[in-house]
Amino acid sequence: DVNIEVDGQEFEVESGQTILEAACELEIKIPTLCYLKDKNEIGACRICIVEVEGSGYQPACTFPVSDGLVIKTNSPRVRQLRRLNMELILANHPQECLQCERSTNCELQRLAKELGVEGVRFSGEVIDYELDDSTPSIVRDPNKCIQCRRCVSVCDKVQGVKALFPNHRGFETIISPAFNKSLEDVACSFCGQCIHACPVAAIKEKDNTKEVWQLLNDEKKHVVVQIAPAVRVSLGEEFGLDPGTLVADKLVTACRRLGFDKVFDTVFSADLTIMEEAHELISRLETGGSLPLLTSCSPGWIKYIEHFHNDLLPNLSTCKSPQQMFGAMAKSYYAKMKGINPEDIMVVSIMPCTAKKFEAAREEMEVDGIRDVDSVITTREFAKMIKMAGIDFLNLPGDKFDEPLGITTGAGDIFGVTGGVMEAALRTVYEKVNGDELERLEFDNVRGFAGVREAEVNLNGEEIKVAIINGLRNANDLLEAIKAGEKEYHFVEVMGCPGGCVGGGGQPIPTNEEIIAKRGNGLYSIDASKNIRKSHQNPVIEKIYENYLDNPGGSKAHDLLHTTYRS
Ligand code: HC1
Repeated sequence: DVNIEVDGQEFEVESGQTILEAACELEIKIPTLCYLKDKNEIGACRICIVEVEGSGYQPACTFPVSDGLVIKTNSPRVRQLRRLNMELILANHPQECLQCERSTNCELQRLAKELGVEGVRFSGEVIDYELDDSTPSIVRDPNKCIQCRRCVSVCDKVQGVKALFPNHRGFETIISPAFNKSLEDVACSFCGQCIHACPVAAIKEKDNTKEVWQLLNDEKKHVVVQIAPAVRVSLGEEFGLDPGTLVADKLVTACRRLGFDKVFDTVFSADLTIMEEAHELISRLETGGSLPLLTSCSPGWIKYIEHFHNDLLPNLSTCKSPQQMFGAMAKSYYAKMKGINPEDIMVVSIMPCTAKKFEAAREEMEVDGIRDVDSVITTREFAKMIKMAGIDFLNLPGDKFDEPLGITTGAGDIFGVTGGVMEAALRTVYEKVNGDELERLEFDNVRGFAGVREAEVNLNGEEIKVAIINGLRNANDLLEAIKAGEKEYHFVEVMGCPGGCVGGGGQPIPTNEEIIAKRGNGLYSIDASKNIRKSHQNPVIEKIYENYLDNPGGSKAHDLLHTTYRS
C-alpha cells in the first residue's frame, strides 16, 4: 500500500492503481469520458485531468499512484482545464443536440453541463464526412465522433472482431473500418456493442421506425408484431423503471394502441426452435453427425462464424432463429388458419438486437419468395414510437398476447439470457431421451455470466458435455480449443452479445454488466412463475405438429424452419 493526499486529505491506497481507480474506491468523483474500465484506459480525452504535485496536470485514468503523491482533483485550475478540454472537443462536434437521437442520453452533453461549459470560444476547421449507412443494422456518423476509441476497444477486446480502427493521424484521424471502408465491406458482426460503447451518436442503429409507421397506416395489410424475450425486461428503462422490471403486459397494450392487428410473442417460436433443435441434437448423437452442435439463433454470432470460422459451418444447427421461425409460421400456418393471403401479412419484430435487422434481410430468410420478417425495430426504436404516439406507457393497463402464436412456456422466455437456450434445450432433450421427468428444471451450471461455462448431462447413461459461450471473443477462444482437440463437447450455445440478448446492441443505453444481470434475473423470474416451463409441453406447439408440421425435422418443418449458411 502507499500513502497519498487527495484534496488535502491523507489516504492509504493499493499500490499499482491509477489515480482514477484509487479515487473511485475513495468515492471521490473525477469526471471521465473516454475511460471504460479494463477496456479503454488510454487518457485520450483528458477530461479526467488532475493536478499532481511535481508532475503538473495529468490524466487520472493513466497516472499511477505512488507513495507521497499529492493530488488535487477539484482546484480552480483543474476545473478550468477540464472545461477547456471540453470546449476543444465541442469545437468540431456538430451542435445538433435538439435533433440528435442521443439528446438527453448523451455523455458529452451531460458532461458539458456538469463541467459548467457555457459556450465554445473556438470555431475550428471541421471535416465533413460521409455517413456510413451501408449496412441494414448499424449507421456510422463520423462527424459526431469524438475519437474516444471506446468502440475500437470494445470491438477488439470484448468481441474480438476488430472492425474499427483509428485511421490517418492528427486532425485527419477518423475511427472507421481499415482503409476507411464501409462497415458492409468488412467482417463486422453487426452486434452493435459499439453503440453501447459510444458516448455520443457517432454509431447508432439503422432507423426502421418510418417503415413501421407506414405499415401501420396501410389498411390493406394485416400487420402482426412479435416481441423478443429480452425486450420485456428492458423496455421499462426507457420510461424510468429499474432494469429487469417486467413490462410484457404493458408492452402488449402499447402495441395494440399503435395499431398492430395481432400482438404475438417470439417466445412462442423459441419453444418451436427447441423442438427442432432438440430433435437435431438427438439425431446427430444417434447417427454420428457433426458435433458439437452449435446453436444458431444469434445473428451476430452467425455472421461472425461465417467470416472467421467457416470450417465449422457443418456444426451449426440448421434451425432458423426464433425470429425467422416466427415469420415463417405467421405467413404459413397462421395465414392458412385465418384465411389471409400470406402476401398481405406483414411481420414486424421488436428485438433487443441490431444484427436481427441484418438477419431478417438475408436472402436465405424466405419461403417460396415470401419474406419471413418484413421489418425489425430495436427496443430503443420501439420506445421512440411509443413516445411519438403520446402513449403514457407507465399508466397503461396490461393485456395478454394474442393466440395462438402468443402461447408460450418459461423455457422460451429464458432464451434472452446467456445459457437460456441451452437450459431450455436440455429440459426437452433430457425428457425426450431419458423418458422420465426432470426433478429440477433449473440447470445451475449453465446459469451465470462467466464467459464460458460447462456442464454435463446424463442422457441414457452417457455423459453429454455442453458449453455456453457468452460474447464473441470467448467464442473465438473456445472454437480454437475445439479445433485443436483440447476441448470436446456435444452441444455448445453461443450468444454474440455479452449476457445474451439482454445485453443486445439494440437495448436501452446504458447497458452494462450490472444492468444485464438485472434483466437476466427478470427473465428467470418470468420462467419460474409460469405453469408450463418446457417447450415440448407448449399446447399450441403440440397441436401444430399434430395438424400441420408433422414431426420435428420432417420435410414441412425443414422447408419452413431451417436454413443454410454462407461459406
Ligand atoms: Fe434474442 Fe432469440 S433470444 S436471439 O437474444 O433466439 O434478439 O431476446 O429474440 O430470434 O427467442 C434477440 C432475445 C430473440 C431469436 C429468441
